[in-house]
Amino acid sequence: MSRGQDFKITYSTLGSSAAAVHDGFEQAVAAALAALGGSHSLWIGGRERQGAGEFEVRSPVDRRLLVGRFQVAGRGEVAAAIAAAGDAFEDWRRVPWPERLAILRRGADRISARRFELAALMSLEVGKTRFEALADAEEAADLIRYYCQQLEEAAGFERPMGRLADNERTRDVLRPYGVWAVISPFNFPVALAAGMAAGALVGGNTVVLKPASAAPASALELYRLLVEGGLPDGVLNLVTGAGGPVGEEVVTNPGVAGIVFTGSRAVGFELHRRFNAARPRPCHLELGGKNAALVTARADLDKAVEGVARSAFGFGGQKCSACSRVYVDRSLAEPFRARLVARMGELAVGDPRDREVFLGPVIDEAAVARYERAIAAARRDGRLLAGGERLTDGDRAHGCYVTPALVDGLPDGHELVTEELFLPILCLREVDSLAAALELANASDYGLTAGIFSEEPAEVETFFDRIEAGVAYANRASGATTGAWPGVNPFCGWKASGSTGKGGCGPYYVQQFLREQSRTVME
Ligand code: UN1
Repeated sequence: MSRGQDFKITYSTLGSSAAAVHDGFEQAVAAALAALGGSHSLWIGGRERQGAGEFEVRSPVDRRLLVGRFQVAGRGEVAAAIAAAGDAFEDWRRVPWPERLAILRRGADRISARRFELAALMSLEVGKTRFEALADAEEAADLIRYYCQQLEEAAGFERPMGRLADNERTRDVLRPYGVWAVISPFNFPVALAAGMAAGALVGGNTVVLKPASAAPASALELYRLLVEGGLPDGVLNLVTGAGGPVGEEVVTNPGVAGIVFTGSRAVGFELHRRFNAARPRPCHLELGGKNAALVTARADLDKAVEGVARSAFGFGGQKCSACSRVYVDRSLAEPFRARLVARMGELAVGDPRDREVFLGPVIDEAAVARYERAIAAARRDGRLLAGGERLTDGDRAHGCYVTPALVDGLPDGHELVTEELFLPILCLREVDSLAAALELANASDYGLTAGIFSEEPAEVETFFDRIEAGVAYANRASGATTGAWPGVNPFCGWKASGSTGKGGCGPYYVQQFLREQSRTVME
């Protein structure tokens, strides 16, 4: 539990009756609503700057709510941010690491202290429910703390090496590369921006942060809190706007030493290709998933139904960790289907500010259109067992509300089974054995998360051994495939899900932002 907190919300939290949680969130929402709609600048070198134009962010909860007006950074502003980060690098890398960690930990504590405000803002900006949003804020703080701890445990990544002669002495040091572009997604607007930025900052790199254009307000609040913690000017810079010009400048500007990106496969692959066209540079990608849950004949159905429902439909399936495929042993398929459909019927869809709501809106009209296309394909090529509607009654007419959907009977290799949808749509398929389930689960380009439900330890061991995924869970009712936490569940995408081979939330993250120098002296 974080310092000074009487409770802690994680993605595994099933709920809380603690009045402090609900009152804290609801008061913060009221305050956030009163403050919404302002105009915001870019932050470059510690100063506000205007961009090439302005864009509006409207809430997916209710399009009538203007979250704010933000600047569109053009290539010139992005170049200025890279230059400011480059200037700040020379001092920041020389700050003794214990001092750097103290600054970042103060930032983490500011985030914890303001978790309700951050959660309320995320709820309004991207449509998270209170528990999802509070967990996002808590995760941000814990990611920063965990990465600080890594540097500390490694004593700043400086160590003596062996010698070939008596008069020879070698030290090995990991040193920062320089300026990192951090490109963060809308779905964990505080946690992932904080985690990727902290990964770079702790070791002495500086950062240009470009948040998703759907979630600049959450990133701006994060920026403010980290600066309040004591980050010097230019160490962290914030550029908002469209991905195009930012990406173009980032991949071509020689002042960028590395990119760290969480988002779609198409964008990630393109960034990687372009960034490395002139010379190889580190480009850490955490991409999508088409994550499978396996329900064997030995499964506990209570755990399986709850775990799959939470992972498939939590935050509308808009997590790269979301469960989008479930392979169920034929012997349990009938009761599993019936119970899952019943459970889905209990999941309230609506305004995420409401306490009882489980599923808020999807992020925008484009997501609704994608949902409608996918549902049409599901009806055409399979059997739609539940869901499939857009909800437009009452106030829901003003937001992007769709019902959680379950599809059965799709042919193997169907696009709904292979493409990442980022929507509350789950594909179910009956299987005859664990071996068949594993084969189907692995027949995906992606390899991010996976889950199994089986009370038979040998089956769980087989699953861990054979599943092609960087994050594997067994019998997790709080989330079959979702809910990784810093220092608990390292989060590494295999195959087309990532490029690093060492994940966020894990013990080998920070080293990836550092390059090695051995220093040999003859005495
Ligand atoms: C993502 O969905 O982009 O494990 C990554 C989880 C979250 C995933 C974050 N920590 O569900």
